[in-house]
Amino acid sequence: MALVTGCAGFVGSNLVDHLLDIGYSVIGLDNFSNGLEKNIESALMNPRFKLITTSIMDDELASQLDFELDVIYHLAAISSVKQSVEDPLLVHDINATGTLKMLELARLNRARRVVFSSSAAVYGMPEEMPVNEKTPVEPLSPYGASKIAAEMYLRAYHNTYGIETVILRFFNIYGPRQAFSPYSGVVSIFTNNAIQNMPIIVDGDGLQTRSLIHVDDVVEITRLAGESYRAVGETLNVAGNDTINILELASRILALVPESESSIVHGPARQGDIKESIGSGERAKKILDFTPSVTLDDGLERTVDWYRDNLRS
Ligand code: UD2
Repeated sequence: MALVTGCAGFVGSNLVDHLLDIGYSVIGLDNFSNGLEKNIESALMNPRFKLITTSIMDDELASQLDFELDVIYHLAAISSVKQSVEDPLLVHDINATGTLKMLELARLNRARRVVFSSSAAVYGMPEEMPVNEKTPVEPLSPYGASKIAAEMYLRAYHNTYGIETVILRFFNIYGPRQAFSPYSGVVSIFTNNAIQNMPIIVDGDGLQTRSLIHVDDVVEITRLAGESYRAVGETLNVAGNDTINILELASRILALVPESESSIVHGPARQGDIKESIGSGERAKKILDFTPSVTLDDGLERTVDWYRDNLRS
């Protein structure tokens, strides 16, 4: 039995669908603060899926689980760097204390493994690119700090209690079901703005780079991290093969929406923003034999199509 926290969110709901497709039984946990019920519409019709509507902060959660968990995929989080700059205490509570609570749940429930969604934001602005997992951590934002704190608890629970832990440091994820709000990912914001003829605002000069990775690839490596014995105790980057700067990304997305009347404008640079983020996926390849399979061209096209369909419905 797998538990997926943040099951109605962007990555969580895509992971749930994939696990159900390949025969898993899944408990999904979500408090719908960011998640959407429509993301789990098909999961809810599957008899192997059970939804628990509560927060990861809920102290009564352990008592609601009357069976042993195998793997906890802990994806619930506040994933916005911007929100962490505005409200660092809230982000610490959810991302750091919330993860500690999930580790406690694992300990009390005797779950075998916890797979944790950390972030490339832990690296800050390293001198050498691409960053690998040996690059020292140096957060530029409270968000990055909250993920490092959580990572340390994973390591402690592995060392102290022998829980199998895997830390995945996600780079910039995009694809179907990514929310659209001021706090969501850049691909979602640019695409939605292009479709709705709103200005595409590039923060600063737009020369900041990102290793974008499609959610289908993220789902694949997350499942492998829950299954492979070689992953135990590992920290792995989850980065796309394609690196692009934000200005170029804006043009690529605009070109995919040719009828758009949007224009690209520059706004102020974002506080706590990382200038260059290029991840090495070498270790993930070595440990899990994983390389991303969705190209940026294909992934962006599919994502634009998905938002067009979903804005209409
Ligand atoms: C993303 C993830 C974060 C973490 C990190 C890893 C989201 C929301 N955040 O943070 O969880 O995993 O990657 O490094 O997925 N931008 C604009 N205009 C906009 C929106 C964004 O120029 O309207 C820029 C922004 O200033 C930044 C870049 O696009 O330079 C990416 O921003 P983001 O919020 O999508 O993601 P990031 O890298 O802050």
